[in-house]
Amino acid sequence: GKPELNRTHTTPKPIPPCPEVPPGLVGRLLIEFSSLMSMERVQRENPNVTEGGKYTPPDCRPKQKVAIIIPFRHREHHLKYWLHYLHPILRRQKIDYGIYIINQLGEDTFNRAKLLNVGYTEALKDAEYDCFIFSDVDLIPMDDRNLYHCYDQPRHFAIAMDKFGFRLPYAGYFGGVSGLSKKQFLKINGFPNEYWGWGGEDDDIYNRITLNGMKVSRPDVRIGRYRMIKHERDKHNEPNPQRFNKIQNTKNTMRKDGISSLTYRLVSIKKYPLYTNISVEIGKPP
Ligand code: UD2
Ligand code: MN
Repeated sequence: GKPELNRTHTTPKPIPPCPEVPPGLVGRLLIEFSSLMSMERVQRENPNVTEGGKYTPPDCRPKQKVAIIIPFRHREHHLKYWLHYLHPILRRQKIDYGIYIINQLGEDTFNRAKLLNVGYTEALKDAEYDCFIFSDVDLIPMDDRNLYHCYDQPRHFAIAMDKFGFRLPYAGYFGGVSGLSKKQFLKINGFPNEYWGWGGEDDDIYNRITLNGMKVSRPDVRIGRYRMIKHERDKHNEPNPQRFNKIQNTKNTMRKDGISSLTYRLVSIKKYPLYTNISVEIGKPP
């Protein structure tokens, strides 16, 4: 045949592992929610994110693959800000990541922890993740040195929130943003499915971690700062009156209630430019 013309044969440069401390971080960030935000703008500003909200650093090989899981219902306004702030931060942090919005269909009582279990399961069907970061849709880190990957122990990221005067509200607090490796997550049998409505599920997760011989790891208080977008309590997410009793019982419930007992109905998976939306029916309280 004809010799191939105009083709250069260069061997691709091997990519080095990503450095322990990413070189392009800026530290403390200015976070505000008063400017108008549109999804079009956020898309325009993040052209290197690929379909479904995925990103891989082009210039180094990250150690971990991170799924970011967000429990969701009727918070489109918050999601725009979250994507606007987080995509650039994660890019500077050299994280290999995918964003999963787990949307609870219907108007029955909200169940944050069960949605997080769904997110873990569905993300793993999509790619081989080693690390799972669970974030509220309304929480934005104020410092990009708070690295969104997994650690030797389960990680609590959101330790100093504006709404709590930038302090940990209590020693066993584990709400807002947390991260577990696959191994750590399975060791605690995932999260409880039986906390319907607001509150308690984060304390149950904290109990699972300590009862299984692990210890929560946290960033420095000057770095783990967050802003929460101000909001009213949502409809159908009333404080759960059973929460005080339930968190006394984690030791007895965690082996049977968790990722091992998770059931739900997957309704749709839609890949948008900046995130993957997974809509599910998760039932209602007994
Ligand atoms: C606190 C914790 C949160 C969780 C919750 C109790 C902080 C910053 N966060 O949040 O981690 O432990 O208490 O359950 O302290 N959501 C929706 N639609 C709804 C309801 C909730 O999308 O209708 C999602 C959304 O991602 C939201 C999250 O669930 O950020 C937590 O709900 P919240 O923001 O109403 O509760 P909050 O701020 O008291
Ligand atoms: Mn909130």
